[in-house]
Amino acid sequence: MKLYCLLLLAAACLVGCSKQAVNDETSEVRKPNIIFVYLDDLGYGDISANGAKAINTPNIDFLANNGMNFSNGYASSATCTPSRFAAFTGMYPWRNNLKILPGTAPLIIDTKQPTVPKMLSKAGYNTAIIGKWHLGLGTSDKNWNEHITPGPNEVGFDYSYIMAATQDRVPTVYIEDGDVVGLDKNDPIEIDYKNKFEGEPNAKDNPELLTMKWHHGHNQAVINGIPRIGYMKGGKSALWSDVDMADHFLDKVKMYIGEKAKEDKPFFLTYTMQQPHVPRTPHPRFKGKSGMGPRGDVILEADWCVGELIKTIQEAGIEENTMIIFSSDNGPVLNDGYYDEAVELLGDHSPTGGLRGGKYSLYDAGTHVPFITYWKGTIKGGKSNALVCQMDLFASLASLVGSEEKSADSENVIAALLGSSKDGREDLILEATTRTSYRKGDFVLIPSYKGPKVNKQVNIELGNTKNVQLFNLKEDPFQTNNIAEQQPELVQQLMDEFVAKRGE
Ligand code: NG6
Ligand code: CA
Repeated sequence: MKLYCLLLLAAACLVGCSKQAVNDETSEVRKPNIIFVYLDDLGYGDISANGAKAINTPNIDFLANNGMNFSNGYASSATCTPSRFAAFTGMYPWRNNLKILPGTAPLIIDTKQPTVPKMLSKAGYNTAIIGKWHLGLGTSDKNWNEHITPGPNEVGFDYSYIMAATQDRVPTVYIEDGDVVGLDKNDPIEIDYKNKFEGEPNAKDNPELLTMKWHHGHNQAVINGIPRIGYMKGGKSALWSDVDMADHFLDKVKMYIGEKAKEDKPFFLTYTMQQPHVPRTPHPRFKGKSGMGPRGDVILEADWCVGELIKTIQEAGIEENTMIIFSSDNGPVLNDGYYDEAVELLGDHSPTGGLRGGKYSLYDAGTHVPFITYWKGTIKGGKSNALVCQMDLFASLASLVGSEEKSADSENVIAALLGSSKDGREDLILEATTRTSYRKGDFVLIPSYKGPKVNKQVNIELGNTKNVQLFNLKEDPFQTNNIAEQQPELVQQLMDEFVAKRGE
C-alpha cells in the first residue's frame, strides 16, 4: 500500500504534482477514480480514431488520441452476457458455459465470487454501475414489484441504476438499487418469456401499433411502439422512454460523479451505454445526423455522451485523477432483428474496420473491439498493439490500487494499459456463442465446428468450418488466408496448449 502511494506520488510528481492527486494533510496519494465506459455492439471500425471516415466520433477520438489506443484490445466473448461476466469477474465465461440471458434470468454471478467492484470496494472505493446490466437479477421466480435481490449491489456495486437486460428485452423499466423506478404498486409488472398476456397487445397480432418493424425475433410485447423480446404486463408508470435513455443514464452519471468527486474516497463507475444495440432509438437531436440511419445516429449520440462525461470530470476538477477505460462488449452487427436501414444506409462504412465476422462470430470482429485508456497527465497519448482483454481489468486494477485480491483468469496488464509497456497477454481464449478459439501471439487457432457458416438472419460469418483454421493476424489481419495446412506443427502445438488450458 505504502509502496503504491510512493510510486503514484512519484508518477504524479513526474507529471507536475497534480493538486487532485495529493491529499495535503497526509501527503498520501488519493487513488485514481476509475470510469469504465462500456458500449454495446460497437465495432472496432465504428470510431474515427480507428479509421472510420463516414462517421465522426470526436469525443471518443479525444480519449484515443490523448490516451492509449489499443489495436489488439478484446472483449472475452462475441456476445454481451459472457463478455460482461468476464469484465466484471476476471473469469473466462466459457467456464460457466454462459449464453445471452433472457430478461427473466436469475443473477449469474456467484455472490461469493471475487469481482472488480468488490475488489475496489475493499480497496476503499465507492462503486457504481449505471446503464445496461444483462447478468441476471434475483432468483428465477422473482417478483418485479418487490425489492429484487441479489443483483449488482450484491456483487460489489454500492449503487446501481440499470436496465435489467437489453433495450430489446422486457422489462422495459429502470431499476435503482434493486427497485423498479416509478412503479405504481396498483399496476404490478408481470413478465413472461413464453406466454402472452391475454388482452395485452403483441407484435404479431397488432402490427398497427408498431413504429419499428421487426425482422427476426422481437415480435412479442409492444412497448412505446417497439416490438420486444418477451411479454410484459403492467408497470405503465415505470416504462422507460427509449429516445431519452441516453440522456437519462447520462444524467445519473453526471449526478454520481458530481457527488462522489467531493468525497475523500475515490470512485469506480461502470457506465454501460446501450448504443448501438437494437432497437436504435436516437434522441431527436441526433436523428438523421449521421446519414447512416439510426445505427449511425446512436453512435453519434454515444460519442456525445462521452464528450459530456469528459466535460463532467473536467468541471469536477478530477480529470488528472481519473482513469477512463473505453471499450465495447462485442463486435458489430447491422441487422440484429429490426428493419432500421442499418444495412441499406451503410455506404462505405465498415463497422468492423475490415476485420472478418462480427457479433456472434468466432472470427476476429466478434471480440476485437475499440479499447482505449485515458488518464490526463499519467497516460501519454499513443498507440499500443499489446494484447489486452477486458477480463484483465480485475488483475490490472488490483495492481493499480495495491490490492492483493485474485480472480481466476485475469492477467495484470496495467503497464500496457498505462502505456508504460508494450507487452500485454501472451495468449487468450475467445468465445462466441459457446464455441472457443485460441489466440497466441499473432496467431489465432479456430477449431473445427459444426453449424452454419453464416448466420443468415444477421448476415455474419460465424467461423464454423469442417477443418481447423489458423490465421496469422499480423500478416493477415482480415483473416483471408487459412494457413492451417501449411503449418501442421504449429496447429498441433496450439491445439495442445488450447486443450490443456480449456481443461478438456
Ligand atoms: C439475440 C437477439 C438480438 C440481441 C442479442 C443480444 C433475437 C432474434 N436476437 O438473441 O437482437 O438482443 O440476442 O445481444 O432475438 S447482446 O449484445 O446483448 O449479446
Ligand atoms: Ca452487446
